Amino acid sequence: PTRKFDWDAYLEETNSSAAPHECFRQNPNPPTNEFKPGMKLEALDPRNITSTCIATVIAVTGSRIRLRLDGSDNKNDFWRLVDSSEIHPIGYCEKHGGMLQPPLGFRMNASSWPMFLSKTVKDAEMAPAKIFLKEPLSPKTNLFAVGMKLEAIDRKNPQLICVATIGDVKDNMVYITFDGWRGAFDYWCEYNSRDIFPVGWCEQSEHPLQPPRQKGPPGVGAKYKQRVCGETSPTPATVDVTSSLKTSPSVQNTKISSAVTVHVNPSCWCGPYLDPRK
Ligand code: MLZ
Repeated sequence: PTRKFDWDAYLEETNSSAAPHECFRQNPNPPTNEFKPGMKLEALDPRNITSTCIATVIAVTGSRIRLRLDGSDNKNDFWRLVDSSEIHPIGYCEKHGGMLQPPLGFRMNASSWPMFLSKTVKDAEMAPAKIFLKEPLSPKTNLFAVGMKLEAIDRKNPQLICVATIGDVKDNMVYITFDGWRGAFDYWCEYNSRDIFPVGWCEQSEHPLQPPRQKGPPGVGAKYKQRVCGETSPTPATVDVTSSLKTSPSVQNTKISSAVTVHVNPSCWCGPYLDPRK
């Protein structure tokens, strides 16, 4: 069980403030999630947004549902808010003159789609229309400012909502940066994106929140620039090895005259005294 992230302490520590609710295209209170795993619905195919597909609820977390397109594999799950405009009850597409499509990467022969579809829908537990909630209105203008804190979906790991900061603002766009991580996960999005949330959203909706990535232990952390897993950093890791060499028995008698810079290929084993992740 993860401990709740203390936003108040963090805002004080970082001498920063939370982006006000009015900045976001989110309900002031996270919507209640009445979806259940196994329910089926219609969703736009995230990889081909011109087609509407049948999807199954795989899991329920906070105000979000984890979806998998029927006939697709389990490697392309995606997450939607219960008040997303991209999900609808079964029947919505047809009612609006559309036709349900096989998902991109449909695992069967295309000719078997009509049969697959009728079977899928026939004994489906359909998500009832009343649990689909209306999408909130967008704020009229971009009210974000650089430095404001928020909670944001990591688009490379969309199951995660993380502690984030507005890194830049330009016209209708905001630059989302993730606290404790270097640039690899940052992205630009429109100010009214459904992927960003006010501080406290996760706690209120009972969704896990990823805290900022921790710096190394005190006295060590400050000495090296961090390298981040899964990130291809343009700059090599810089490590002050002086302290670790001093404690290493094999070099205790060696006179160390100055700090050295070690460039570590992060995919390599670099011995017992260096952490390749750093
Ligand atoms: N497994 C990944 C998770 C990174 C999540 C970062 N979120 C901002 C890693 O450790 O690289």
